[in-house]
Amino acid sequence: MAEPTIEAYYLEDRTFPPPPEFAANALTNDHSLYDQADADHQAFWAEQASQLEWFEPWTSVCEWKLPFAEWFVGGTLNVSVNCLDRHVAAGKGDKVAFHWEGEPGDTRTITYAELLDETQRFANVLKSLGVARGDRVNIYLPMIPEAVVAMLACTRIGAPHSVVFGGFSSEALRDRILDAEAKVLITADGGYRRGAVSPLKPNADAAVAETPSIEHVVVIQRTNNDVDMQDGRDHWYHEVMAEADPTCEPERMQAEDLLYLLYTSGTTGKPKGIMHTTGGYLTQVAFTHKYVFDLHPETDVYWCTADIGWVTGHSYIVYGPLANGATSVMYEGTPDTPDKDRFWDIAERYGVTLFYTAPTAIRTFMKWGTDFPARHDLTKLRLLGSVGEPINPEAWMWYQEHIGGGNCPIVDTWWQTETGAILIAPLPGVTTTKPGSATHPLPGIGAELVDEEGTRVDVGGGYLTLTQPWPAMLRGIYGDPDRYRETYWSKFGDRYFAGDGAKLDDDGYLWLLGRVDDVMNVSGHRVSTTEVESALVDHPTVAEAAVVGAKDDTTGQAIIAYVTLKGGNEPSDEHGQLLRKHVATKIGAIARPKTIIFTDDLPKTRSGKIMRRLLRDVAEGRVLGDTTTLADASVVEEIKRRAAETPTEE
Ligand code: 7RM
Repeated sequence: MAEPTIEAYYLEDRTFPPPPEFAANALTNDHSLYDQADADHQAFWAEQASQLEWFEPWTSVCEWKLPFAEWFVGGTLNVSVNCLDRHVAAGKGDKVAFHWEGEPGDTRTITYAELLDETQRFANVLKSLGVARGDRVNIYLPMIPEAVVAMLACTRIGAPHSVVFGGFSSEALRDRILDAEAKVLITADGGYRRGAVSPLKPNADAAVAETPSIEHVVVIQRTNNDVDMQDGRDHWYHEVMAEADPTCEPERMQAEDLLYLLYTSGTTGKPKGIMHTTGGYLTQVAFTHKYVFDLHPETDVYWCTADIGWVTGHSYIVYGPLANGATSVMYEGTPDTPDKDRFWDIAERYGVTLFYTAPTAIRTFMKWGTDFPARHDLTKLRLLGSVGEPINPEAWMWYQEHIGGGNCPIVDTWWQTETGAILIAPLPGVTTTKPGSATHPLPGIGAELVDEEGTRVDVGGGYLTLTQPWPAMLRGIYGDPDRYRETYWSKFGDRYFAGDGAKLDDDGYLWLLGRVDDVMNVSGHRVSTTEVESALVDHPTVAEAAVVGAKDDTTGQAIIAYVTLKGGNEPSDEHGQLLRKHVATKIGAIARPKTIIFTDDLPKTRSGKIMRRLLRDVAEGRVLGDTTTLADASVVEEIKRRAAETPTEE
């Protein structure tokens, strides 16, 4: 018998139409983009692609041989030309591309002309080290401007990059270099994190000792800590750059040439090298960055707080904003160095107007309290974005009130490493939002829910699928076409299965409910962890919650909630009872947690997503599974201790 699909509850019915003044000045404030895309999908995407600069036009918009898509076939372009040369040629050379700020407080202002100059020089450096079109280059850097230069230099010469997050271990780096068979590694001596030097070169050395494909290592001097430089193999960036030729002709790349690999962990061991190509990817990141953030490049100051090592950094720090000629802020460090108002201090000083961050950060700010943002003038902000996890309605409201001053539209943007670009989000001048809902698929995107049999669900819970190819979609998993087909295209026929559960409410709004592996089954009801978490976070004393299902003899699974209270609230049995009751009132008795464990922190990945898998291990008394992607391993030990002390309700 088929399992029932996810139960759908309706926690919220608040609605927020676009503020009138915002809508009046928005790039789009009616349904025309949706209408154009519905009328002619290919013509719509061709129109977006034509906003880029092409050497030669494409002959076919989309060739779809399921599950393999090709977009803008026959067209040739260069990504660095689109991100740099064309803006300089249009007289924007002196426009600021990045206001960069290091964690210690040092700053750099980088114009489009400067970025183009440094990119060309570094492209020549790469060539001189033997990198040719098609060769892979690994990048392992902190959040410094050279990370952007390195990526753009790769695109200039047609060498796909593979960026590995600077917080990853030497083993993680080694495995990714081995899979990509990269020829050159670009790293730094170190970066600044939480007031200290976090060394990178020793990790790079340990990795490269086991990666025969790496012939050269380029090292950027950032922290001046002592590093070993291996003669002939290792080169200081500032030395090779001083001798580099200042001009580098851009390679004419095919639209379908590989632009980059980005590794993402799957449910099983080996990370997947997600492949993104050139023309479709750049088209869609530019389109979405412009319309979802309502970018007015001459007046806006945009800040995405992600790290460049994640897809959000690739698409919405580097390629989208630069393709659109935006002025961005880029920050190296943590939000609590030297104090918990660092982000708001930066936002105020640079006059940030568009701000894009993750729910995990927002919930942390909630935990820290409203005094920190209140110290700063944030009135220049006019739009806020969210990405990475479902945003709990309460966090959405807090974000709007305490960061947005009550008058910024919030764009909750659903997408994945695999999708390359935002697929589900409001258009801020058009869409009436509901706190916690990513609203609707963007123009040109087909998203539908299906039940276990693959039948379309129009109201209620289901599995999120995509019904049409989209330009920035992954082209496969590097070296493993079977895994590509199996992971994304085998469960629901000709639909792409995202791995997420979602619900459609009576008004046709989409609510993302998290990964389906995280859905619980309580007495035959499939209850979403997200909804129970949101009900908990809705309580005024709760800052953050993670919910899992643990094996239970009576109900199949029982709901276990790990809860972090806001400052000034004390955990107690009575408080646990209160929260249980709160959830039962908000959602129904079925969702009432069996156990509430109070904890100061939750186990998270380095990109801030809660690792419910580990909490299930704790709840079921198992040995912990793979913890290598955990940001702070000590958190789980603390949680285990707390769990052992917590009584359960019968
Ligand atoms: C961009 C990114 C992808 C997974 C995805 C979801 C979750 C991301 C949202 C979201 C609810 C959102 N890429 N996710 N954004 N869930 N609402 N707005 O995060 O590859 O690292 O993760 O993240 O489960 O499948 S990712």
